[in-house]
Amino acid sequence: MVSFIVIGVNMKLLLQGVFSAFLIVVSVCPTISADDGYELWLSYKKLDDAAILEEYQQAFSSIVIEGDSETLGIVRQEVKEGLDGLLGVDLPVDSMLSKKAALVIGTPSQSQIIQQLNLSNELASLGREGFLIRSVKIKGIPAIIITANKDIGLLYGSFHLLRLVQIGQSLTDINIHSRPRIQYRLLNHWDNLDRSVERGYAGRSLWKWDELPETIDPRYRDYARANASIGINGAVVNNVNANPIFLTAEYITKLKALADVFRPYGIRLFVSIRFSSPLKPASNRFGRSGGIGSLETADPLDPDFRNFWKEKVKEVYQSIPDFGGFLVKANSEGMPGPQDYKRSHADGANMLAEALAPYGGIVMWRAFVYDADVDPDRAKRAYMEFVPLDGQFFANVFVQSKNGPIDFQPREPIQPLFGAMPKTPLMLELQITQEYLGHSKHLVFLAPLWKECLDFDTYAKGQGSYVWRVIDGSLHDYSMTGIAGVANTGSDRNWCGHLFAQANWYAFGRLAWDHNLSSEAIAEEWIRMTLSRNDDVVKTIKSMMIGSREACVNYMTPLGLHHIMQAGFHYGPQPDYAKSSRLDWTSVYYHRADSTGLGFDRSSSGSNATRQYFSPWQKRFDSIETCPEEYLLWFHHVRWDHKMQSGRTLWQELCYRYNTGINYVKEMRRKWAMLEKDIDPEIFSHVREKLTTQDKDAGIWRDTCLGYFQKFSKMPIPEYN
Ligand code: GCV
Repeated sequence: MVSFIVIGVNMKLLLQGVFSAFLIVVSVCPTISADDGYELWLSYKKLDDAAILEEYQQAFSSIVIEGDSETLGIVRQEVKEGLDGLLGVDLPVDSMLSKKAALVIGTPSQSQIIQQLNLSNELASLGREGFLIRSVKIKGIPAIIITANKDIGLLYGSFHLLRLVQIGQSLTDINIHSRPRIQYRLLNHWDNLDRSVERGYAGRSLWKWDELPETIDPRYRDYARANASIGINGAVVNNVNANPIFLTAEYITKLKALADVFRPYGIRLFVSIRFSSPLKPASNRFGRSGGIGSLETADPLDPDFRNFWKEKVKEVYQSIPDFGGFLVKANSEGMPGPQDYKRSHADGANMLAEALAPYGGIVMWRAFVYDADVDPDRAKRAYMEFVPLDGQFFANVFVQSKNGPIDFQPREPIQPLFGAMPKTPLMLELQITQEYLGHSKHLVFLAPLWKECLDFDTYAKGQGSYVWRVIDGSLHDYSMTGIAGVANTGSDRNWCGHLFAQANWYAFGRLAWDHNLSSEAIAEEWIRMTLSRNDDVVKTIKSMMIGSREACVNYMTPLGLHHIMQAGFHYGPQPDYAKSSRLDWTSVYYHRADSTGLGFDRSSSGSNATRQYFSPWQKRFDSIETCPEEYLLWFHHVRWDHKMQSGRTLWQELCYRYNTGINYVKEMRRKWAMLEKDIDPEIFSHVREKLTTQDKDAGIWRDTCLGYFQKFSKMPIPEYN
């Protein structure tokens, strides 16, 4: 017994020794821990190009920041950590210039050094969030300044400068004026109370409601920091299929705690609301019928109903003075709304807008509605419901619309509402999470999809009426402008499930700030900041990313096919899905395959959805001969033997496109395999495995879809390599 105890003690000591030795090894050898993706594009790893490193080291021998605020504290810490890491130095942070080159950061109101530079004219054009970065001489000493009207501009400017250093751009004679082109740049989280995330593929929700407000997960700050680094300035924290509980007093304190973390990063908090919240509770608190009040009616013209919202808004602003406002999904997919009381969307939105207006809050009223009674063609319904309401919404109401008329498909023509509501600020809703584009299993870089949408010329006011001009307000002179992205973040260590899905979060922010940026430029920034600065590696990865969305279109829904994904789950193919309580949730409704051909006839001989577009698109979309082939089966029912531009028949082209998509994925696998020595091992194998899955599942898409459509075409599947 005694000897057993002695042995036991010795064993314990031995184990402790091994454990401490392990800890020492882990802490002194950081290279042991591989990159798990947590740092996103902000890891600030030391630069290895000696020439550029020397340039930066000479430019920055100290950081001078004058002023004081929470945001400035963040600026100080970020710039110091960023430059120290990137340059491998320990820069002094001061409030006075020494005799050596410095980075000087401040607003004219807080920094005497900046004030003396007399930049008020230039700053006047930069607004609240813009910034100026410039090489100057201050009393003969070379300096790079970051200045802005407000501290948040300094934070954006600091992140921008760090980005330039991260990607190795020369700073000689730098002179950058930058301000966001869109005012509200929001993430929409479809996060539920129980921490599940609707259409989320990266673990659970970031928000731990059961721990708030007492415990502040450090990740909230990291989330806010990542958003600020790309210029996102707002977050709707809960699902549009909203649970009214978020507006109870208990949850307002939780929301306040989050808002307090977000604020110094320039991020305003918004909430999705259930329109009927003032109703008395239902027995099932997760059901969609009940509310958190005591009313019997949710009629927006009812005085008690209106008063509920006024009081609720007041309560929210007492806790969160910079609260942003409400996002509303009403009369859509079972969510209650004003139409339940024979009132219009405008009646509903305006009632909320009136309550929010005194505090500077806004309403984002979603146009994602598709009531079957409006029209048999789902693609037409939002336009038909909303265009007649143009001019009826209050000034602080956005109508928020998805980019396409159906639902975030790999490719859709533009939602014709854009350009058709000149008196109503339209907010563009994009989907960052890959609901229909391979979840977090497929590498699909979405910037090209978003650019395609933003750069589409609606012709609403003649040539040059691009969607980006609708969204940035310049086409119709909107009084407010906004863009939203349905978030792809979650509790996964790497935030987005797939490492490359981080690039979509990044791209959304960058485009929201400046829609003129090209997909290539954004991809390149992200790769250099996240994966590698080696030119060849960057080139290879960029070539993978740039065509990945087109590949996804090809192996899922080529030539304008749409919504043939697995019912509900929306991952794999299910073109034969025919039975549902709703016709417009089945695949056969959308593809309309029969023995003569394939596609939904939305031309003037069919549903006439083409009518909703401005000329010349109306005509172009309307004819099989002039309709762009990428939208062919969206607008037309096309004969199997129809001659395509390639000279192939429709059937052959379909087979060819599916194969092209798969070949691209195989090529991505081949390219990635070549990078084994250049990429962090953990990231390398993570992506390699994802690509293997993507390849396999793209094959399933082709085989399922062609196998199914062949039953109608009765034609052989040609061999394409
Ligand atoms: C949040 C699609 C999605 C739903 C989503 C809805 C919406 O239908 O599949 O999950 O609900 O769009 O945007 O409201």
